[in-house]
Amino acid sequence: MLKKDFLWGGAVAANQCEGAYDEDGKGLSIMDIITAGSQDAPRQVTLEIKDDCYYPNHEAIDFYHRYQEDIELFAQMGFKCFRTSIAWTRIFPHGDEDEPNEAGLAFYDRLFKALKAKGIEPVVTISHYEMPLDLVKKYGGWSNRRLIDFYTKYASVLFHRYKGIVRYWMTFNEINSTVKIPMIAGVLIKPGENQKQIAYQALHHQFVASSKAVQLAHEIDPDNKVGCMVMTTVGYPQTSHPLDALAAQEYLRDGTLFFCDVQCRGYYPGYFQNYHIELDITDDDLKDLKAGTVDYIGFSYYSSQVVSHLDGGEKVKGNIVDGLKNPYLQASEWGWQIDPDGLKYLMRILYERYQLPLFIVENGLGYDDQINENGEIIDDYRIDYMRAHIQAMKDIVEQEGIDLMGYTAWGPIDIVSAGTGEMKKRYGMIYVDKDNEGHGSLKRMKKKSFDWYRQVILSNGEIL
Ligand code: BGP
Repeated sequence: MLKKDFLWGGAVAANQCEGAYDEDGKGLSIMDIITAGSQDAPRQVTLEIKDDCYYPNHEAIDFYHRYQEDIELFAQMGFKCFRTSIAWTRIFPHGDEDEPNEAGLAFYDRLFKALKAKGIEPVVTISHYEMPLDLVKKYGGWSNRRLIDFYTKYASVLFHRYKGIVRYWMTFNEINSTVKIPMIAGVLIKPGENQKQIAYQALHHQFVASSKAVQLAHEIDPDNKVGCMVMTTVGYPQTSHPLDALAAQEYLRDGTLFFCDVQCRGYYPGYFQNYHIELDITDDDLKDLKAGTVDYIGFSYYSSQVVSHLDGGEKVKGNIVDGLKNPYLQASEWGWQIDPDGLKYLMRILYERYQLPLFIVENGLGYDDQINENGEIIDDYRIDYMRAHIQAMKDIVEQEGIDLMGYTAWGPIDIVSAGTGEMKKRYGMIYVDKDNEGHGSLKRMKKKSFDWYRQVILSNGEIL
């Protein structure tokens, strides 16, 4: 059996659902200047808003104005928690002001109040790809040490304002994405620059900022639980060649575990020297890392990959990180390989290595859902995906005593895809009438998976 107070729910990010990108004093964030793309055409960063470009996050699904209706639907599904992020630029529109924007704080007062009224616990990501654009332009994003202070101030404002209301926090969404896509952390690499060096320095600043936020959260309210959040890279050796086994081990360690090592243990691991990066680290940084280790490990898991020590092989896509094709697995329309056993594999490693509570804060299937002639969406493929993953998670928790706090399905309502900017890459149990070009009534509609997930939550995972 899963715990009685298991946190079932769904997860979104402010920038992918709220819209209202320039309302109530909100400043521009990096996501506001990224165009729509597709599987084959990457999203573009324009640095200014251009009239001839389409920016899907500007309106997104208009959650900013429709949150009450949406929360009502989440409550019908029986959500125990709802993970969202706070848009940094609603609170500090430019990122470096002295005083926060009251209208922005007031929005989250209303949002959290509406959730609490339905018995839904807010789970808040402090920064989910929502870097203030002015911090990018003026300071170079996280490559600049000054960002630590701006972020810490922002986090402190949140911990004070939502004290007693929000208890579960995560400092940075998928902090490992900084290394793969530095732009997400506001770091724009110029041609000829050493991306690896700059990105790991930016990451170091985030590690320190995260550890300061953890300390602050605990000081302000000892009931606060603060987690890290990592995307996870599960890779199997392509053959029994020992070098493939080592390559797979490094794929997981360097892609995922390194980020947990620093945030859960509070220091850089010995193998970091093999990255050949000279970091600017102060004595105070080292103290902060040690003093601000996280309370739990939040992670996203969607798919797994195959790894070889040789070049070549058939490539497949994944969440931020690509890999090789696995002949034993099916893949989604976007090429992400479907592997519930990979979740067990991952949870074992995370729990055995850190002995900290785990929280699955993203999992789900992106699918181009179609409305049938009866006006319904019969998304059995999504139910199959979620059932298999929830079963895997339940099995491993029950059989091996892993401490798992909860499961939040990614995008319980259709939202803008982070990777491609498409609307048609839908994860929801609730459909939103909007297409890739931004047309549609924004009307919400329940899919078949809505009732299925309601039953899962109601039975605490016993009825799948
Ligand atoms: C993670 C992000 C989310 C999200 C999800 C699905 O990387 O934390 O923001 O969107 O993946 O990815 P996508 O939207 O590209 O399908």
